Order: sequence, then structure tokens, then C-alpha cells
Amino acid sequence: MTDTVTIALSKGRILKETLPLLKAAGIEPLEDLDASRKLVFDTTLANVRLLIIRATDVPTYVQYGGADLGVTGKDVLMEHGGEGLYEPLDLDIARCRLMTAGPVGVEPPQGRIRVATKFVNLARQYYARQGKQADIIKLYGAMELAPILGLADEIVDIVDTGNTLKANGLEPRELIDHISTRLVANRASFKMKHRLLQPIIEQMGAAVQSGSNA
Ligand code: PRT
Ligand code: MG
Repeated sequence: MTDTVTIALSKGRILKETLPLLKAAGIEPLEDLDASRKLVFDTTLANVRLLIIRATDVPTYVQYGGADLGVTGKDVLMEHGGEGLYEPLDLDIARCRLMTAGPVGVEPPQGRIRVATKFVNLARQYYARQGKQADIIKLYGAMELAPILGLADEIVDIVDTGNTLKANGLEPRELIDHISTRLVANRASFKMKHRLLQPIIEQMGAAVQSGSNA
């Protein structure tokens, strides 16, 4: 296995923008990713294969060496914690913001605040840094409903255009962090397979610089 490279890709919105960057490193899947139910794909480089998995599972696969490299959002990485991972490259795609949001025109409560989010670790750290007491409620989706239904005072979620918040009677409050997609590497692989990984990282980096992901 020391001469093969496994790259974990996030299915969903990041995938389409990742493929041109891989192509710049000579890596193209041999089959149409959309037309198949397979999870593992061979590529134009005989020793490189792609895994197509959930964004939130990418850091875990790479951390435990199931994949040598991975592509995922900084939000997902921060929530995971990043143990066992290097982050050699900002791919500068799927840019967005991690924000707090609440009902339009409503002030957040002075004391303890109830917060619904799928980013429970990030949220806990954020409110602690602010010196605010927060009860964090874990949701797996449709966070925007929580304030409307009285489940929470505030949400922590990804914002791009702001249209989703607006459509649900919410408005952005505080910026927690700017987010973009990152290339991550398993720490052991990064050392032991350096000869194989370095050209891939360099060529993807060059493609980011030249704006071929634009
Ligand atoms: O869907 P699944 O639960 O499997 O995973 P996921 O939702 O994490 O994956 P996916 O594919 O939806 O998103 C992958 C990554 O894309 C995220 O981890 C972010 O790093 C990045 N990204 C960029 C976004 C957005 N833009 C984005 N707009 N992720 C989510 N959104 C959602 C947001 O959650 C909200 O529902 O879009 C809505 C807000 O968009 P606006 O334009 O209405 O503000
Ligand atoms: Mg999604």
C-alpha cells in the first residue's frame, strides 16, 4: 500500500469544483462519478484512487489512514478538531462564512443563550471565547427552523448569499470565521509517501494559483 494514494472527496457541493484541481495533477476518475453508485473510483493515474464520501466523514477517514489525502470544508475540519491531519493547501473553493443568526429585529438574550447547530464543538468554543453562557442543541439539518419554533434563540450555520436565512425570517448576527475548502493529509502518509503526495499537492496548488478553479 506504500505505493498507492487514496484521496477522499466530499460528495455534494464541493465535488464539482474539486475535479478540475485534481485534473491539473493528472488525476481524472475513469468513470462518471454521478452515473455510478460506487464509492471507490480508479483514476488516470494507476496508483491513485478516489473515495466519494460525506463531507463530515472526510477528516475521519484521513485521520485514521483510510485515505492519504482528503478534500473538505474548513468548517468540517474545525468541528472535527484536526487531530492527525496536516492541512497543506487552501483550495479556495466553496467560500462561505460561519455565522450566528437569529430572528430579524430581535436582540439576543443578555444571559444564557440557547443555540441550535450541527457545529456543536465550534459553537461551544465560540461562545466560551465570547464569555457567553450557551446551551448548545445538536441538529443535523434545517437549523433555520429552530428559532422560529422557539427551540433556540440563535443558530450557528454556514452563510453564503444569506438567502436561506432571509427566507426563514432570520438575519446574520456575528461572523465566527471565513470558510473555504482545504486539502488535508494524513500525518504518517505525509512523511512516508512524501515522494507520491508532494507532486499532487504542488500541482493542485499551482492550479489554485492560476485560478483554474474559478
Ligand atoms: O449535506 P451533508 O449533510 O452530507 O453535508 P454538508 O451539508 O456539510 O455538505 P455540502 O455538500 O452541503 O457542503 C459542503 C461544504 O460546502 C460545507 O462544509 C462548506 O464548507 C461549503 N459550503 C459553501 C456550504 C455553503 N457554501 C452553503 N451555502 N455549505 C452549506 N451551505 C448551506 C448552508 O448550510 C445553508 O443551509 O447553504 C445554505 C446557506 O446558503 P445561502 O446562499 O442561502 O446563504
Ligand atoms: Mg448539505
